Amino acid sequence: MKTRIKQTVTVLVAAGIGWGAASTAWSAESLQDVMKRRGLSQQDLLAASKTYVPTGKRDEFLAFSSGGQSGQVIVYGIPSMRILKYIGVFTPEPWQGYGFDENSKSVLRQGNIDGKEINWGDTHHPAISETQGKYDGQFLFINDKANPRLAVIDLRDFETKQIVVNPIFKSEHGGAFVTPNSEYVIEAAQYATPLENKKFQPLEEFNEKYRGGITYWKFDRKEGRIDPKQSFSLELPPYSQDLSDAGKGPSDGWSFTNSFCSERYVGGIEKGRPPYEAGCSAKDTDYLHVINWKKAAELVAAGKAKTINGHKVLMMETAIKEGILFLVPEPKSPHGVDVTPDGKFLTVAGKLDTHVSVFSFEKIQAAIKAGKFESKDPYGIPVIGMKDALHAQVQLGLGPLHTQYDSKPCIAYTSLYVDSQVVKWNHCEGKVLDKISVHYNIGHLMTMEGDSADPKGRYLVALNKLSIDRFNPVGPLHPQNHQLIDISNDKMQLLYDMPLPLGEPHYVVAIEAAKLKPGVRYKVGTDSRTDKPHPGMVRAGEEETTKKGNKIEVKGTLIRSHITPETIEAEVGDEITIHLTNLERAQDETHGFAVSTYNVHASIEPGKTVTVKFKADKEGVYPYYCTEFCSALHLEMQGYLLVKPKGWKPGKTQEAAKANYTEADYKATVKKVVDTQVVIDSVVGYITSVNYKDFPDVVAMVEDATDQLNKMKDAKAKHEAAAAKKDWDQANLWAEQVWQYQVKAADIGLRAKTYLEQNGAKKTK
Ligand SMILES: [Cu+2]
Repeated sequence: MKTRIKQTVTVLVAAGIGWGAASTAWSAESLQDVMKRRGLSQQDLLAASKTYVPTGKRDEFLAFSSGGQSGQVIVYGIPSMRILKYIGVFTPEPWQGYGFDENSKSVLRQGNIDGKEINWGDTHHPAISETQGKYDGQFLFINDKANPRLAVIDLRDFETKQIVVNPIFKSEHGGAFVTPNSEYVIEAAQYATPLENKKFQPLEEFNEKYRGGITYWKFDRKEGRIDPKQSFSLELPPYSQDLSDAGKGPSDGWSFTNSFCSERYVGGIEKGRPPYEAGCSAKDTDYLHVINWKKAAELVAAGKAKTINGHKVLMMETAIKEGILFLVPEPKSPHGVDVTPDGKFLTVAGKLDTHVSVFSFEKIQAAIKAGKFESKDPYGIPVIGMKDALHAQVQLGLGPLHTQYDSKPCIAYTSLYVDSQVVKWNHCEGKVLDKISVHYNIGHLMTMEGDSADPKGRYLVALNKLSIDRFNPVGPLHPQNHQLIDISNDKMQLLYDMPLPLGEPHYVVAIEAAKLKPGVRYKVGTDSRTDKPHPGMVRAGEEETTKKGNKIEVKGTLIRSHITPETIEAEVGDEITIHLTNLERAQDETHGFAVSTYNVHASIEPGKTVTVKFKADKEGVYPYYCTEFCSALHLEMQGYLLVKPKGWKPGKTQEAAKANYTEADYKATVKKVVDTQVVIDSVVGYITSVNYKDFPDVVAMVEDATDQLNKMKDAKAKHEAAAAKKDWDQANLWAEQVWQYQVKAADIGLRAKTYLEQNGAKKTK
């Protein structure tokens, strides 16, 4: 045994891992045995030790990834790469009831376009709200490229609160990007279309009638919502505007958007014309748009905008005259434009060029001030000479796309799509420092808070388009591949491949986990989609069912392990509205609610009130139940929707079946209650003998258990009253209910006891 431990320690030290005495616990198999059996190298062990998060421990960063064509957001931890949540955004998500209850539907349906329900999205670029250019962890924004929309997610509960539809675009790839204090969320049009787009305009008039643009969505932080009335757009040439970034520090107040197909080429391969791909990459350069958004907002406030489709649009003519819009040539077909953390430089990568171009904001401003322009574009926008704006061009490799920054000054990372590599380089000195291969065809990459004014370094995630040969085959459609790379040392090290099987995650942002402060329960009766009190909420004992004409309204409650009411009676054709309030105070005691065959589902977290609505259009009997495994008697958390024919009258056999319990049954149940109380008392004795008040999670559990025990009093009074009248059925069943409350209290108490034992609680008496 001694030798084995010695060997294990030697291996670990050789692999560069510090080690305590814990290896003595591994008596069955040594680390060397496992390495041999699984064919692992020391490099593998090192990578594993950098990503493994032991049970009970948490990740350092939380990543928010676009879910691509799933229309969702995926949340995972770094470095463990464990998926923690999917957030329903543009697509219904049944687990969360998203799109199946009325409250979430009211958010999802804000995304209807021209009266049409759109039940999917192509989510692209998530952005975390910022304060002074730093991630503040309050809100997340995400765009839909296919149907130009933007959503707001509140990071207090990780729920989608709002969807806004762009009133003048028909697609938008470049969004969401926030200004340094989240004053605006920037969204750029991709494929040019007529802005009003109410009348057909032929492609032959592309240059005159089709337009691109950028929308600046005004974010009202206090309300936690976008204010469409205070939002505006800037009309731009039909140049296929792509990604943007907002200036910060010295460049605050400006935003930068690049473009492709500034050739304004119109394809038509079916008519014998060369395709878009040929015509859109013919010139050597495209245009970087340089915009003074603060001045633009002032001009809009001063009434200088035109109203198109009810939305304020600052026209190009005005923007040129007022000196707030400029162009700089950039290497052709670029993708990312990324402002350095200090706000002094912007890195632009041209996909079809081997260089990245680092532009100097100072030089751009000097050219603007001096009125030094090399030309004007066909729409009269002043063009600053590329040389007059460039700080440096650095040859990085084939297909540079996106750049992120390190916590170390001047260090940047750029994805190389064609080379399938990440390159680490110095943007101040224009020097390549290191390269690492990824599998394969990387799109975006992301470092921790790496597009903010305060990057955290440490890790990089490569978002690869292809995962060929990385995972077990699962048919022709492969998962996507997020690769975790350690960037804390001079040489980059690949740590982990994470398959993501929910659409092509386009971009991801990651924030220090400590900055997030999500709640664990709602104030009782909250509509989580409006953050306001829900009009359908009731407290325990106030549940009611009312009928007016053919409209039935139920105000019910949920608590382990029953739904009140347990029967809902209706006639065919009745419209049924059910409001349900989760009365639980315990963490994670979510109840679900489903009615068989009526396509409704709700997820009701502690404190939440949710409404489901449907027409009882089929005569018959339909069970409803709680869809979360909430307690031992979860299966019994049930009820019936009874849909009767019109004018139905009960016959004479309508009494519910009698259980026929005896006095002996009652006495046995009462004994069971007494025995259980002994267990509860011993658990309570343990908890109160240690410093449990130092553990907030345990304090919450104790409160919850006390709640359950308090409910016993009413049931106890009922069984004693029934016993006095020798009604053994009622007496026995209410005594059973007392036991149910005891079981729940004991369950929570035992959980608290385990928690205290595992977390080093100390004896106080
Ligand atoms: Cu992109």
